[in-house]
Amino acid sequence: MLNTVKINIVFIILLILCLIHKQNAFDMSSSDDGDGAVTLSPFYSSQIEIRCSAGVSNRVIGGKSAQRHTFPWLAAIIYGDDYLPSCGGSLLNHQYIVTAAHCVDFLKGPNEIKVVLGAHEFKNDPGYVEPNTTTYPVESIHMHSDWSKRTMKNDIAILKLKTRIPKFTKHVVPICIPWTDDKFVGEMATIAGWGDTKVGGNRSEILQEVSVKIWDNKDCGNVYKTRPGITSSMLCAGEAQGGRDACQNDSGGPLMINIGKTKWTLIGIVSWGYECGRPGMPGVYTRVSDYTDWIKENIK
Ligand code: 4AZ
Repeated sequence: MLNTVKINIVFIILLILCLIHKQNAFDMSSSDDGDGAVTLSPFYSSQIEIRCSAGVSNRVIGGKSAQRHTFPWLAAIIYGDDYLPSCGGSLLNHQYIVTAAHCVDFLKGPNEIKVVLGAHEFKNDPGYVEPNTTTYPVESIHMHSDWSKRTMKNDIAILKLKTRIPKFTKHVVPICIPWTDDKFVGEMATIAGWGDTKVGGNRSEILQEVSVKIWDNKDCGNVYKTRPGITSSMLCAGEAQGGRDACQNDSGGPLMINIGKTKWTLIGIVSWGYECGRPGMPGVYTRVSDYTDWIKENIK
């Protein structure tokens, strides 16, 4: 009898220890350094063995300054000795960023760019380094083998960072990639970037965000009838009245949709468009759901 009670107590203690261990397994942070390490949602993106999109609650033309750390997967791509980013990108796991092929197709090598993660504000000033940001050199650039500048088809590339990101924090979290080929027509999606705030204008020092409506490809094909034209692997988003759009230097950055409130998913990559924010002229994005297999293959 006493033995049975003892065995039961040991079993209950083991069970409790198991549960505590499992809880910690969901917590990718050590939270011992007070730098705001986060618990990522226990959510697997398209079988990528990484949890994405923390439970975080719109230059960009017609946008507003983003709240800090709303888009912790946003990567800034900086050329050479520049201080301001020239393209955006999205963090997918501990070592890989997805961006537009046209952001990197002219480079002689990966050492001509660097990636800044955790950023909110850049200044055209050599003395300014934003706290909580990390700059990563790039080990390799992998453009889609069928990327075509002429047709703008397959405007997607993967950057491998030279070192693994040691730990995700509230400043640095990967985004989910689509697990459905839902086209989300008529829904609102969000873009974010440090790109131009008007055509031929200046880049924004503070991260801007704006929401845009997702178009039916047929309607978009009617707008962009001539070269390069709209293919099924492109996605269009914008406002009929114009005024809200991505622009130069936002390229490569994310078009995101917040599915189920906390699962930010990358559905588009800023690619091209006729100017920015023109009424009836949507921005054109690489349709990420058409590339999930290619992405998965190239980020491991
Ligand atoms: C560009 O030049 C560019 N309005 C990016 C996006 C759009 C237009 C131009 C969409 O990189």
